[in-house]
Amino acid sequence: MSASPSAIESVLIENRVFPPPEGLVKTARISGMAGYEALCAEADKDFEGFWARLARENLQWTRPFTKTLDESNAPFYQWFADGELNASANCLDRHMGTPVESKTAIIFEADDGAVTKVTYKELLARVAQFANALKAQGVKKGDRVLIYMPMTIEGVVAMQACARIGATHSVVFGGFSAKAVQERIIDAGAVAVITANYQLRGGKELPLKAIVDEGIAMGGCESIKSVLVYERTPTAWNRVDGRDKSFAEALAGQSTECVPVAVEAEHPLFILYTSGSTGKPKGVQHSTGGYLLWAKLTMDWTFDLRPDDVFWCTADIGWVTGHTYIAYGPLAAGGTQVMFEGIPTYPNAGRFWQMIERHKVSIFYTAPTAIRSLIKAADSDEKVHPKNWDLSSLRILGSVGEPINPEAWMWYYKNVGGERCPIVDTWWQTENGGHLITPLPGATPLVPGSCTLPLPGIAAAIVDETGKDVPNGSGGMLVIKRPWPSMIRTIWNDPERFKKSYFPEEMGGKIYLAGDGAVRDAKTAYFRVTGRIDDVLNVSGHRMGTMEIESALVAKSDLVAEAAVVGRPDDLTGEAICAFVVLKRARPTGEEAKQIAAELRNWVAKEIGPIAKPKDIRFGDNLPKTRSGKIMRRLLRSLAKGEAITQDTSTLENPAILDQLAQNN
Ligand code: 6R9
Repeated sequence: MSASPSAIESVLIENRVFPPPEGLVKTARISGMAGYEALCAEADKDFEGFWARLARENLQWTRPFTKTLDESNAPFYQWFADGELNASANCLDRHMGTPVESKTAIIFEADDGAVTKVTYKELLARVAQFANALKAQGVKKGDRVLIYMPMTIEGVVAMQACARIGATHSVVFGGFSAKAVQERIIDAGAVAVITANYQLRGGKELPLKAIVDEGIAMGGCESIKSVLVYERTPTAWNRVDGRDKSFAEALAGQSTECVPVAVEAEHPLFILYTSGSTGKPKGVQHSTGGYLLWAKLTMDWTFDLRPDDVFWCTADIGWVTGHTYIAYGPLAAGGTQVMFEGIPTYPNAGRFWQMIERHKVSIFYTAPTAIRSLIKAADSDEKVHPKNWDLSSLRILGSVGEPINPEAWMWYYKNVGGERCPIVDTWWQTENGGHLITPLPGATPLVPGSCTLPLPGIAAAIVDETGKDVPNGSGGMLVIKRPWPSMIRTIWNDPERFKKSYFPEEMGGKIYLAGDGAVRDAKTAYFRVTGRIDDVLNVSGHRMGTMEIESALVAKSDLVAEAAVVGRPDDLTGEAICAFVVLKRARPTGEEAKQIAAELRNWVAKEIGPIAKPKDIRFGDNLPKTRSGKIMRRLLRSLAKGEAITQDTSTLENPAILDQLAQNN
């Protein structure tokens, strides 16, 4: 077979090296490898002193902390625990009376191209007023608030307003279903929902409020006392009297001043649900102090943000990247950022490049899946190729969400960055709070497809199942051996699951297990993350649990008897979801199979959200199982890829099933 090398293989043979631009080495905060090594040495020498210094320099504390790290109840680590601060004050109030006060905080570009700008001073007034509106609804410190909002300034205002009064927000991505909204309301015990009547994406008006209503109507959401509705469009929405208010009604008469509530450093700033390898999504709980330190610090370290930069992170606020690099980091660092409501392909696939030119974006942070789809679009239509726009304002590019294949990296480097902008390939997870392994633009020589080296103080390593280091050049499991300030604090409502998921006993119970496979280069010791090693899929940079999709499929109990979900490599989305389904009736073929597959896809979209729709659905009379009844997923993975089965199938109870499942219905 003369197959072209897969993404992983081409990473393994990658030997191009791109040194940091000289100008940037001179001016960057972390200058050259010597600058990086000096910080690493400082962290090595006095771990707690290092973090204490940074926490004092980067954040404003209303009550200074005296203890930096408390490991007495590991892995429930505590950072800066006796200190007090407010996250919103650290993003907004701190800039008042400085030149940042009148600077543009957010340049908002709507789906239709309309632009709205807000200064720091104006943003503070809006956040304070909204915080007062929340208080008037009875929301107080420690309450949980669910946010289901479109990408709008109001979305950031809602998050910041919660932070201002010490309420813990839980943002749900606007593409998730009513059921997902219901489950998160129940798990978090939310008292209020902040939503919009509709969201605008790609010229379409999509409902949000109606989905909230549907979720609440599913039951168990009695904790919800109020629903605040941002009227994004003039379209009417259904009002539940006594519970629902429009933003305008909630804000009427509220003062634009609101004293921020000081909270303990460990106070939960937010809960963000993410997929795990088993069962329902996990409510990842983050702190206020350690998290915010990371948001600010990585803006300075990874992006080397400067006063005249225009930063643009294309993530949605419903994901962790949108939390750290839209709602908190850029504001804490006093930067100007672009926020975009729409999608990269509307009105055409040149939208990103056009926006970079229009707003003179200097730091651009996006996902490999977006880059790959824009490469494809540019290949088939010259008119949307980035060369048609002036991208000379760019100085740093970033990538996040999944491994970036060297081909996409090179295209991004050449065609977007004009071969002058370093690409920071930032590896991190919802649980990490912010970048952990990443190049530094003024220091690290780049290798396409490698996230290079851990940030100072981050004890990243690659180990075997027992927690022992593997030599460079051999693959293993990515772990972080020491705590860091912005780490997950617990899984909301489930501390046992937190311990079990991330701090396995076999490794001593104190080492953070990321769930990713990785390898370090034999020469450079650079990290290359190869993808998840658990039952989590990464589809277009979105995390999906295979079990979650399986449960959704079997929940269609009139039709589905059994389902198994695996991932298979996909050129565009990184991984694609492939479901093997056994129906309660005879195995369908031809048109009937197509029709039932479509029905099941829509079902999954309703249960979880459209992003969880399986790309392939194959029907079988049964699934490949061992004699003890275990589904042999590795065989399903091979079948999904269209590979010949070379594995040992001697333990299989029903080997004949493989031929049937190898066929695409
Ligand atoms: C920030 C975010 C986390 C998972 C993670 C890994 C993958 C993210 C990556 C990367 C290789 C990178 N991932 N960044 N893999 N290189 N630069 O995406 O958080 O949604 O929780 O996903 O994404 O597999 O474990 P989250």
